[in-house]
Amino acid sequence: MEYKIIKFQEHGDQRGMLVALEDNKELPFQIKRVYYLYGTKSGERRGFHAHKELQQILICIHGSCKIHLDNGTDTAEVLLDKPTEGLYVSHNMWREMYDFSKDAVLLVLASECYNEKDYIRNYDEFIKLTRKKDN
Ligand code: T46
Repeated sequence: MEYKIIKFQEHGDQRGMLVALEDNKELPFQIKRVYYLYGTKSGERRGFHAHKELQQILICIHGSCKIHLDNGTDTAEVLLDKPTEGLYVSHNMWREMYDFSKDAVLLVLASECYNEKDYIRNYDEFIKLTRKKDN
């Protein structure tokens, strides 16, 4: 499973809506870190890296944005515009985030704490590593 959309259960009533996420129920890993991106300037593209080990779930809890994914062979573009959907992204997947609406808040649930050594920030190095793994 390299990436997939996970649909979350909504708990709604006349007061409004609520989504709850718990380890080992809706999520394929234990959450060690939560962070969120907001105030991304119009036209900015972020990301430009892959992770060696990290798995994440990206949820656009407000507004919208798009995610470009690349596993070294195939690419995909995913629109995130619902607080009831999460995009699971495995390790070894190049990602770029773009087309952020002005009001976008992208919440990220991560399987590991922050570690700069886990990042592959050079695309050629990423391709070399994926090719090595395939052989
Ligand atoms: C990813 C995408 C979706 C921290 O100090 N702690 C953290 O947990 C994170 C995620 C970042 N930072 C610092 C490191 C940089 O100085 O915050 C700054 C911005 O991080 P970065 O340039 O890596 O942000 P993005 O938007 O390019 O990528 C982030 C995540 O880093 C990345 O893992 O998958 O969001």
